[in-house]
Amino acid sequence: MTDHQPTPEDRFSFGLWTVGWRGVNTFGEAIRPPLDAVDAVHRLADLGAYGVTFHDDDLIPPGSPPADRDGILKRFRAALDATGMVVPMVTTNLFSHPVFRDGGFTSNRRDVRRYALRKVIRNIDLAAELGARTYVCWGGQDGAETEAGKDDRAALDRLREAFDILCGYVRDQGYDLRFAIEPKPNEPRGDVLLPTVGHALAFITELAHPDMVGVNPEVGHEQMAGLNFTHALAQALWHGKLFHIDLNGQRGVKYDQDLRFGAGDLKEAFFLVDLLERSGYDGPRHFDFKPPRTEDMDGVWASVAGCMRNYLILKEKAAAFRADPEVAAALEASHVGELDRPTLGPGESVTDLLSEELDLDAAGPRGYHFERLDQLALDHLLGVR
Ligand SMILES: [Mn+2]
Repeated sequence: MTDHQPTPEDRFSFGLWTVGWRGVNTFGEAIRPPLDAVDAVHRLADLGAYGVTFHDDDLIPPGSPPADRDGILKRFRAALDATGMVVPMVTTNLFSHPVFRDGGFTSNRRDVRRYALRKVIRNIDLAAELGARTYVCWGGQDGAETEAGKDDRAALDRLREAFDILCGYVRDQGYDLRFAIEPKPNEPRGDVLLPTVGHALAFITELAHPDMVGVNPEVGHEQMAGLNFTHALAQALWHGKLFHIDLNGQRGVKYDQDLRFGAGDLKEAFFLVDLLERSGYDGPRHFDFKPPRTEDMDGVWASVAGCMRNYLILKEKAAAFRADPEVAAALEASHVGELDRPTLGPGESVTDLLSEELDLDAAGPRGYHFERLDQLALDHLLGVR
């Protein structure tokens, strides 16, 4: 792995909207030409990715006549067949069209909510046809700028209703498809519904088919809220709810930067790869980023290659960290493994617990030696070990 050259076995995937982002932002117009989906598939395959993902509108322009749609899908399938690329995940655009200005599933207007559900259901059929196993739902415009205009509890009722309808549809059709909710704290709305992984996990427990719904945590989305992404990842794994993951980079609490993976908080990227690789997660390593507007198309592909290269470098460094005997000793000195031991032993009762004393004078001064351990991690990350 020393050349850090990605292969399909690494299960790297990219959204069509990432490489195809034309750079339109709040202040600037498009700076790159449209990218044909077929070209994107071939280029991603050449660079070592195994999968491509899309919103319905990324692949099929909204309002396309059926004949156009069929032609687009035929070309797209031919590109998949020619390259061996797969479509592990599909999602829906419920945010671009003006009709979604107050959201999709939770728009105050009932006819918009009904349209949003139809748009998703039609695309679920396509997702199943293409063999996708995960359907991501990002609320996008589901949120508010003012509490006066949105009854949050009603919005949660409607969001639950939407997931119950969609899960029922997938069950009725017999599709092998699960949903993954993508939390985000804000942007484009002032405040977005289900702002963090924790909010989404709590919401899922209220659904009719909670087993069919998990989360799609995005690195930058947790970090935009000042939260620790690796902790969010750990809790998603703990609940058995890591159905998909969006890897990218973010520098602190600010707008959604969508930097390439590894740019941004590098130390958190190290620990998230360390956790993900040890977790047993066998799904796609999906990159949801936006090549900066400074880049031409050569820069876009350099950015794609950088995402995968950084992941593989971090994977190698994390494995070396775990294999280092000095790290093993430092973990022992920090009692990290002791946290695995249940606090009560087998057969022990609260009575046993109450009968015991801790010598506070002796126990209080004990250090945990985390600084030594963290420095070993940094030494590995910085390449001096
Ligand atoms: Mn983002």
